[in-house]
Amino acid sequence: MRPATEALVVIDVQIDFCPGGALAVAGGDAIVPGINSLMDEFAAVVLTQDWHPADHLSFASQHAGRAPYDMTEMAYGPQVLWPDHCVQGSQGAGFHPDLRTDADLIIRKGFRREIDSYSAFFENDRTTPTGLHGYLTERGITKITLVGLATDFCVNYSALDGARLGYDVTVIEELTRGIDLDGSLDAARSMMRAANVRLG
Ligand code: VGL
Ligand code: ZN
Repeated sequence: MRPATEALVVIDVQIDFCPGGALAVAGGDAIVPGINSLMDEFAAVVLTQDWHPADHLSFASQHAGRAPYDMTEMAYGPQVLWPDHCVQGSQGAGFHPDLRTDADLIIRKGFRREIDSYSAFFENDRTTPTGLHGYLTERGITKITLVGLATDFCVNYSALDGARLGYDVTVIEELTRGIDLDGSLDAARSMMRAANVRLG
């Protein structure tokens, strides 16, 4: 068992991000057994859950004439438009049925219509907090290990924000899978390396 100063943060292992889901990530389901085993090593386990209202502005369906994977501008900068996914209370927003959910905390994010939220720590304006930093700080956690979906979006943003907040951050790449839009996977790896995130 690892020390009480370490947490495992499992990002968005939800039905909609797995094969057959609304925003499927190739091989998204293949990481579930490895994540479940890794949970045994950690005294603190946090799950995140992408949790959007049905009219969320990151959905292409909310923008006339726009298609999924187009880019748009939001108040906080550029934003990819996604297929509708992880709608609050829908089946697709649920965790993969085989994922262990006996975690200490579940953080829901992306519930404000106007702001997308990739990171487990901050929404995409990079300032509105999710509350995770407060929780980890109060538990004295200084080191986080990240796994889950998707490598180049929610895992990447969480890793960068974690490093910016001063955590020792490790991403176990083999327990993540990426979307890879226009080279976003390579870009994410370079950004994480530049931020001193350990890629394990
Ligand atoms: C994610 C796109 C939209 C993710 C969430 O979990 O990486 N990607 N919402
Ligand atoms: Zn989302």
